[in-house]
Amino acid sequence: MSEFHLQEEALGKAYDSKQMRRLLKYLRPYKSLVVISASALFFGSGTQIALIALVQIALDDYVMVGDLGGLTMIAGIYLAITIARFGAEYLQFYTTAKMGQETLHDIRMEVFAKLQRMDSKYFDKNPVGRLVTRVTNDVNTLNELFSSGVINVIGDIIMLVAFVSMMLYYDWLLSLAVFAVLPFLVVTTLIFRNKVRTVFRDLRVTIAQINAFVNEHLSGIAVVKLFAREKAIKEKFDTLNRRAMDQNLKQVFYYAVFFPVVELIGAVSLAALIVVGGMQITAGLLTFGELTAFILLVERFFRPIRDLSEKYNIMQASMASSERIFQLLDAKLDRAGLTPTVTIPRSAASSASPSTTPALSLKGEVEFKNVSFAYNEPEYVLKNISFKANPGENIAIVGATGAGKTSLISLLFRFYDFQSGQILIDNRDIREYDIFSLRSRIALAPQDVQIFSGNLAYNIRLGDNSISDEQVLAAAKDVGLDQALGDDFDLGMEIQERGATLSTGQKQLLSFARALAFDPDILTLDEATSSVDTATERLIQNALERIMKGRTSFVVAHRLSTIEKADRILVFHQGELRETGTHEELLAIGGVYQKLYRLQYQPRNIERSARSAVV
Ligand code: M5T
Ligand code: MG
Repeated sequence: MSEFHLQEEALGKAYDSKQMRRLLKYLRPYKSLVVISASALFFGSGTQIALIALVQIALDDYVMVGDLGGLTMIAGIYLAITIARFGAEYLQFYTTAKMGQETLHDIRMEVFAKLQRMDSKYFDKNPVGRLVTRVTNDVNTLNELFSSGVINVIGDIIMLVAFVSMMLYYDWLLSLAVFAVLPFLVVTTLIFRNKVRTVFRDLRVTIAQINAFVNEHLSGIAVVKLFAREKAIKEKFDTLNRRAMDQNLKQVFYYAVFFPVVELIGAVSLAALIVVGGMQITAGLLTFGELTAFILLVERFFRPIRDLSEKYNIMQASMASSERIFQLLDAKLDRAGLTPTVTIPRSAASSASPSTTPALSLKGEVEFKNVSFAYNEPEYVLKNISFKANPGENIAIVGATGAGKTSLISLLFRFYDFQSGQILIDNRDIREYDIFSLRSRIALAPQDVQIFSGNLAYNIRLGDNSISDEQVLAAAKDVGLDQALGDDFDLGMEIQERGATLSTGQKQLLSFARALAFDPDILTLDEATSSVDTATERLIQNALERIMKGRTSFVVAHRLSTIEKADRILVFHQGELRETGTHEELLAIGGVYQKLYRLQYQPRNIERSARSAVV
């Protein structure tokens, strides 16, 4: 069984004081709601007891003596208390739910914010499906804890104590008759709890599996269709779905047995009550009203006991969920994200006028000094890399697939920290820069373009409202996105998640526009290998030239035209920087580049995939 399932399966203690304390901390900002809710609960419980007492008084002091006037008065009081009880219950429901929802909102924000700050390594290790479960399922489990669990458990216990005291006050012998059935109740509840817990846990695992399955097979629907796997996959889904159904039914079965059994035990104790109570009344030890009140009390006495076992399950599930959530919240953060030491120096122009927001800028000198990097040691994917790019220089990075080109680029953004060596930007170690301001000055148009649901403008400025509509439009036009999209072009045009509405070439241009809109000092482009039509090819080519002008740029290039125009070409082979020079120089050497060129970049071979470039 995978780690995922083991994690979802874990159900431990129903109460962990340390965790509970930490959970309760989230209630702190909502103290007034807690106070209102608790007061309403106390008040509501009080009214329940008062109403029962009132029934006893009505029967004994007014009905038995035939005082109808007084009885009307009692009925009036009863009505008034009932209305008050209605108000209290409304207030309690509403404030508890509000408190729960506010808390959930806060926790969900915290989890999401934390996830955003995690470094790339974390996402390599934790499948997205599981992280989604943290933000949705686990937080929802806590909902039950906050909006029904915590306060109501306290309420239930208070009510139990109140009912027991009142019963003892009316008649201790009768009380004993009622309590005699308690052992049966406890045993039943324990058996039930164990059974339900197992099913509940299995069900959670199955649901997690269903989520993952649906997620994966809908994301990969194109592949499923392509290979005509619908039938087999449907059958696989059916197995899971059926398992969930069976487990649900099993759970329902236990509840269907448990509730009537509790009722039965209640009925038995009621029967005993009527017999013993009747004898007490005949002996003059108990009044008719007291017996009635007692019967009402017993009925209410069993309800919280029955509910407590359900609450126990909620508590247990929330403890497990909160443990997973806290684990995520406590996970060690991106070292880089935590320790900003040096912010990027302000450009001379803006530091002169301190009233405006200072524009941070870099000259754009980049130097790698003996950099070695492994995702997993000791498999080094970059070995002892050294080179220097001068401000404004356009550098092409070439190499066969898997040579380490994308990895090299990600180091510049500190997506990963490397094992040895040094990367300097403007003569300063990149680890000294505040990571956020550093990233804001370097742009990346990645190999796989990520599109977000929203309109075109949103996708270019990525929600950064400091970039004006004019700037967005200029960036889009600058890269020729308007030409590529033709009549459809409009900043407000809706683009769907995963970019279903855009072609590969259009996505590439959009990604360039995005990089350009942020007006970076250093630009990195990780070209996609896929081929596009010649018109788009030309558009991309022109766009590239325009956006690289005046800034240091690194282009992982697959197009000969891009490579030829570069100031310098870095040739990577199996994680090593093998050759450096211009197109002509490198061809003259007759080394790796020449082979690569012959196999891959020569116009007649342009369609050939990078993979076939065995050098
Ligand atoms: C270089 C490995 C990959 C390859 C080597 C991105 C990534 C890569 N690798 C990992 O282990 N984990 C990762 O997250 O590193 O890969 P690259 O830098 O992506 O190569 P490339 O960009 O030159 O190739 P391509 O195909 O994009 O031209 O061994 O397994
Ligand atoms: Mg790559």
